[in-house]
Amino acid sequence: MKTFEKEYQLFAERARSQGIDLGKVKAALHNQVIETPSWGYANSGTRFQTFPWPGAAVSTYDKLNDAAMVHKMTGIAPSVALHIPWDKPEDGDYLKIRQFAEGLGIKVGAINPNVFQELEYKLGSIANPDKAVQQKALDHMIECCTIMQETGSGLLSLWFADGTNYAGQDDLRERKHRVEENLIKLMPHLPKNSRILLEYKLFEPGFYSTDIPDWGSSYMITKKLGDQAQVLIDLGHHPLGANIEQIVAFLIDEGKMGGFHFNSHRYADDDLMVGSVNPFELFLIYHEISSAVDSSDQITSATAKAIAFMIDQSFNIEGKVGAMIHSVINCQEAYAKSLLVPRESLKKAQLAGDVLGAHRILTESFKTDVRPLLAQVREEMDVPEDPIAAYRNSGYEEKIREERGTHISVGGYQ
Ligand code: RM4
Ligand code: MN
Ligand code: MN
Repeated sequence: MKTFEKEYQLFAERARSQGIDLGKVKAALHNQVIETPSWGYANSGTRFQTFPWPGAAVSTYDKLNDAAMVHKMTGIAPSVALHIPWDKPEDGDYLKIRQFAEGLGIKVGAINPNVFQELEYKLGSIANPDKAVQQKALDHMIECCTIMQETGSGLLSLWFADGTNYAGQDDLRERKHRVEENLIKLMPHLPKNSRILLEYKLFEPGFYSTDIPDWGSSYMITKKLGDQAQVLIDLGHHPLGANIEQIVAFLIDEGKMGGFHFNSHRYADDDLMVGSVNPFELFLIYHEISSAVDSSDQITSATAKAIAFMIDQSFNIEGKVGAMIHSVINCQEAYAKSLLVPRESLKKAQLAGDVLGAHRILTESFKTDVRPLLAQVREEMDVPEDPIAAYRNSGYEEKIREERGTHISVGGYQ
């Protein structure tokens, strides 16, 4: 008998008595996908120090191997986002990267241009007062459109570090124009059937102003860019207390919700493991999506179905691959709980003005222990029942330590 058999039977019985269609729930869980970021497998740190992790990925090939391991353990992480130039191959052969990934049973996901790490970008990239710097940033993004074609990626994921530190430093309206004009110039280079996802961020590195500071500005710009442009929500990019699930609901309703960068934060862009600080928020976000998928409104449902679920984290002290698996599983749990929400009873309670009743219906789903359900789904998908335990017992961590060694990275103040 399976270790979780009894628990699953109990779970299934209760679900049936509540009128939940378990077949539908399991089918949805089989189809869930989460993209992991290549940069999450490499060493990273804070501005104070980077503590090297033994065996952390150094090359893009290492990162792809790690991502494939996460997929092997979970069954729901079949793609990896790349960051250019962090993942730029020395020989310029992106096709090789693509084939290597495909050989491991995964794919290249979103391409993330990096327009914040070169010296020219001190005063910004596409919003820089210097036209030549704007052009450099635009050229890099155009290069990334070519990389999308070579790697088979359908997403260009954009984040700009652009902003200012002091009042009066630059003209705010001028900067807005520069952002818009350059993105408009970029659009014709985007491969067919692909999308631009535009991230926003409240602050950092700009502490006085950020050129795309919130979802409203990202929405406004993507609206000007047309149907191929949508908003990307990074969970760490809001003021404390922001109601992110409401932003999700609004953007889905407008056909502009494009994707997520999942992570957790207590203060700002902390990039901690998703679901570690506020699992209730993650559940509420998934609840908005699950209910939109089932909506009778065509745009709402199509938008929700096309959302790209990506992780954007940096693991500084907790290890890499294990922490990534943990993050993927937290997304799986939140999604599973959202699929259990009895939406008809919820609607009834809402329309009857039964505030406590409606709140209880939603929170009961959140409180449900979905681990037996997920153990069953994993068995059906032929992946380990407990992915983290399986990873720890796999010998992979020891193998990469041995093969890759420990690479000292530079970080902190100098
Ligand atoms: C930013 C943002 C971007 C990520 C960089 C490294 O805060 O979240 O998505 O690429 O960090
Ligand atoms: Mn991000
Ligand atoms: Mn971020």
